[in-house]
This record gives sequence, C-alpha cells and structure tokens, in this order.
Amino acid sequence: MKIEVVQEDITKIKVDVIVNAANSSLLGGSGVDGAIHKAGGKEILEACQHIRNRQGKCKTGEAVITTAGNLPAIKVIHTVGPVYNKGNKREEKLLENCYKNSLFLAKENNLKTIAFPNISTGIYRFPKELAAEIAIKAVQEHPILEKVTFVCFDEENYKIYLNKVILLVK
Ligand code: AR6
Repeated sequence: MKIEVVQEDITKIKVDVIVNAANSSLLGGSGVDGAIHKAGGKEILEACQHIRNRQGKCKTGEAVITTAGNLPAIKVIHTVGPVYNKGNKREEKLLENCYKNSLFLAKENNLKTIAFPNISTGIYRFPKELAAEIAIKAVQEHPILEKVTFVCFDEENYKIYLNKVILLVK
C-alpha cells in the first residue's frame, strides 16, 4: 500500500474517498467539516441527515459513508475524532479507531484510494505530533487499500508528516 503526504485542501483531492473530521451530530461544523459540506453541496448533508434518522448520532471513533456530492471524490467517510482533554490512553485509542474504521469502511465499499485530513488536530486540540504517529501506525497496520494520502492543511502538520513518512520509507 502506497502512503503519500500532500499539503492541500482535501475538497480538491481526486481519490475514491475522502475522510471528514466530523462531529457526532453528523450535521456539519467548521474546519474541514465545514469545507467539505460547503464544496460538496447539500447532497452530503441530506445523506448525513438520513443516517442520523436511521442510527442516531455517530459515536467517537466510528465512521459512516455518504455520497461526495459535487466533490471530485466518489464518496465521503465521516468519522468522529476524540476531543483531546487530559491525554489519557482512551483518546489515543479512539483516534486510532477513526483511521482503522475508515479504512475498513472504504474496503467494504470497494474503494481503493483514500485521503485523510489530520483528524482531531484542529478544534479538538489533539497534539499534532502524537496524532500523526497514531495515524501513520494505524494505516501501516492495516494495509488493505491501494493508496493512502495524508492531506495536511497547515504547514506544521505537513512538516510533521513529511518527516515521519520519509523516515518510514528509508
Ligand atoms: N482540507 C484539509 N484539511 C483541513 C481543511 C481542508 N479544507 N480545513 C481544515 N483542515 P478540524 P477536528 C485541517 O478543526 O480537530 C468541526 O467543527 C486542520 O488544519 O477541522 O477533528 C467538526 O464539526 C486540522 O489539521 O477538525 C467538529 O465539531 C484538521 O483539518 C470539530 O470541528 C482537523 O481540524 C472536529 O475537530
């Protein structure tokens, strides 16, 4: 499985599925969630509302899949990252679950290429370095797709990921 790192707006990435760092309401928010809903259009929100009506809120660490509306991707996986609070192990496990469950859901839907944002490292305040370690490890431990793209938005995350992924290749 190929792993790549780019600095981009995830709404512009052309892969089979992009992942959204959503909240448990699934009804949108700011940050990457806001950007995905804004660029993807109302079809994504309608699909999220449909899921809400069927199953209620999405628990932290879990993932659901919808259309990608007007985005270049085929699908969007919405996963709910943990809010970083005191840094107990549960937050780490929950973040790992976001990556793992998104990969499994992509595989189940016959999607081969996936792009992840840096889940929980914005409004949810997860330390970036630790979040990157968890993300890369989770992906490496589940090499079930053809390609994973880590889409970093801010310079700090981009540098952290570049360092870690390059170290990995060597
Ligand atoms: N493309 C890629 N990455 C982005 C983009 C973008 N267009 N915009 C921001 N990021 P955040 P969280 C990066 O706050 O911490 C929402 O309101 C950003 O630089 O979007 O998981 C939800 O509804 C950061 O590295 O998500 C939830 O309530 C990363 O995306 C809450 O925020 C995640 O930052 C989730 O918080």
